[in-house]
Amino acid sequence: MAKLIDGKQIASDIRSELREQIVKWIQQGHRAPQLTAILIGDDPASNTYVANKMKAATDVGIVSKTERYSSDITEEQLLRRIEELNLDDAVDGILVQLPVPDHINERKVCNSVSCGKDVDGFNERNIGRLCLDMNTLIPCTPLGVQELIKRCQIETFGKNVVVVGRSKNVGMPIAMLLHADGRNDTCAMDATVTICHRFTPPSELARFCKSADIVITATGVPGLITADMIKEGAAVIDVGITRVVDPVTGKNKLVGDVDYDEARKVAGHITPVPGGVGPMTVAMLMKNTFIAAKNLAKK
Ligand code: BQF
Repeated sequence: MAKLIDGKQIASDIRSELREQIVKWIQQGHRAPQLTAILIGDDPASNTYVANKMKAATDVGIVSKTERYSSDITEEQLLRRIEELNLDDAVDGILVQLPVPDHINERKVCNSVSCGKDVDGFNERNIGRLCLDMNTLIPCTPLGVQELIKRCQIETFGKNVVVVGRSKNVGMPIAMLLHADGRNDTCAMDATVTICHRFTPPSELARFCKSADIVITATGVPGLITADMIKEGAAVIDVGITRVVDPVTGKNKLVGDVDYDEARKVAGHITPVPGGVGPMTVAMLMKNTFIAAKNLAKK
């Protein structure tokens, strides 16, 4: 039976560590770190995510603000507001909750957040730095996955990792952190990485997964990864989040990509959904905000 990776507990430990570090930072005469979130429209999932972030910020001693805009805000208005926040010395971290409405160019918006305040790590210059193993703000979910693997002491050096999903914000940067040289600034993990995606034939997906020491899946396809695709003792990290109606209770619930009840019988480690990678994403946002605050204070 697999060891459960309790992301909720590990995220809580990380927040405690951050809280202590931030108390010390303030005792040294600095102001509290400050995070501003921009939330556009009324998507319930986005609302929940931003609420999770604000709660975590309060928990660690980061001052947080949410700016809400209706979904008819123009791209120009949004970019102008981000530019003001870039110039505001009281603001350390800026995040624009994604997705943004269709009439707004997401890439333009991500690039408009100044690199030093880009706590989501989505500015193309920060992504470029990540790809070059340079010190940078790294996207929160990939950082959360890396931290879970480290804290559970799962060996990555020379191991086979399969990343299922190639999204720019999740799958790609996870693959980047896992394959890159651990001697560099990103504390990368020296694994042999295979990226599978929607055009990987199912039989090939099964074959690649079965040979993996670590399977990391981020597709949003419930049940995609079944127990027969998992090598005995492998680590299974489930980044998928899909809202489904529970057939028993009739209530909404979150499920991942992995057939958890069966996969846990063969895996060595496994993350649940909810309570696995999700809380780590939020904890890493707090870590990035504190890093941004320290970097900006040096300037
Ligand atoms: C949990 C996100 C897809 C697209 C945009 C805890 C979160 C989720 C789950 C959370 C996510 C997912 C966030 C759990 C932030 C993670 O207990 O399992 C926390 O708040 N997340 C986001 O901001 O944007 C997304 C997923």
